Amino acid sequence: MTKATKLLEPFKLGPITLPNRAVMAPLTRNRAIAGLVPNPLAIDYYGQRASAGLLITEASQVSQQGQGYQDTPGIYTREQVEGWKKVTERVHADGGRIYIQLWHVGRISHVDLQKDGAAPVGPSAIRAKTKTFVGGKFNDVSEPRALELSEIPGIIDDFRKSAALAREAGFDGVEIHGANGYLLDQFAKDATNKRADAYGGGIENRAKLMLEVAKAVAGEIGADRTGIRISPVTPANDVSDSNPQALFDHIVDGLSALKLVYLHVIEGATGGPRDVAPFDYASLRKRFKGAYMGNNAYDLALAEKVLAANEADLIAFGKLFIANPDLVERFRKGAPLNDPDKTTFYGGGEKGYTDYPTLGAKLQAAQ
Ligand code: 8OZ
Repeated sequence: MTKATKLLEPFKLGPITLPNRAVMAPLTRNRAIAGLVPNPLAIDYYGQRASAGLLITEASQVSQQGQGYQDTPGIYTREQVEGWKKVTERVHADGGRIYIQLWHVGRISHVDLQKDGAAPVGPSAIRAKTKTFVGGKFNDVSEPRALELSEIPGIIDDFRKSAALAREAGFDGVEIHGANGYLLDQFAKDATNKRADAYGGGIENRAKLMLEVAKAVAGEIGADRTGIRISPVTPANDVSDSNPQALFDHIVDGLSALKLVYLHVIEGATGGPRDVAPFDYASLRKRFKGAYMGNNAYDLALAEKVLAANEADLIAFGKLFIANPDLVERFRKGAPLNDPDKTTFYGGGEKGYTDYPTLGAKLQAAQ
């Protein structure tokens, strides 16, 4: 059985040192409480996983407008900051490190989540062919309206303000959600962006919003505490681009110039095949001067192979971290893994959230 070696080597990420290269990927769990404050159970959930090299929280909206699913936590009110503080305190007390993922869903939303039942916003008034979970059931996403040029500075400022609140809440840094067909990805890709202004048209214009958000966030909390997640070829949330290689080569050049601390890349289709479309990820690795974090369907063997080949610095695991709070320990020993229970991924309470057994607990139970 494979045992971790490379994955257990420390890594210097800006001002902090990660004890290993295994990152907990951002994972939507839909358990926020009233006020879209993180559930008190999240204190245990993230605390149990503090042995990860780095934890990245579930995507957390930067404004009410940025929410697209029920019960996802925010990072724009005082109450939410107080809730998150308890999470970061526990993770740090347990010896861990934690970034928060900053999110604006753009058109992937529903009028029931928006202020006064308003339309969700996107680069263009094109409705996504996808569903969202709202009001206890799956609904088609609502028809969006195109953002006015005059509204764009406010969106950038929402990300910046949330980054400032994240620092106040005790996070070690933030990850900008630039992936999976949400607002920044919608602006970047040409199937979703039909704008005729400075944010639409050619690659440079479409990349502008993602780069401006990155610049504002880095300016607020430091580039050495700012990472970003991208997904060049994912079909998630009905996005696509006619030339993703040129688009993301350009975006990554810009992110590198801003000196962001890491680039988190979903390789292939989110939660699906890694080879969904041809794409040269090595080109991104070469262009980006900070750390490269690979993600999507990695197991221990693939993680070790990619790290040994120096194709990545860090590897993010999603479902494996849901089911295995002590994933790093299991990798170290080459121990078997718990299977994730899909039925408890989104919504609910402790079940499938804070009750996955560690190796130690299993051994005790067997005695
Ligand atoms: C699963 C369900 C809802 C949202 C993503 C934030 O795909 C998400 C998400 C995942 O990035």
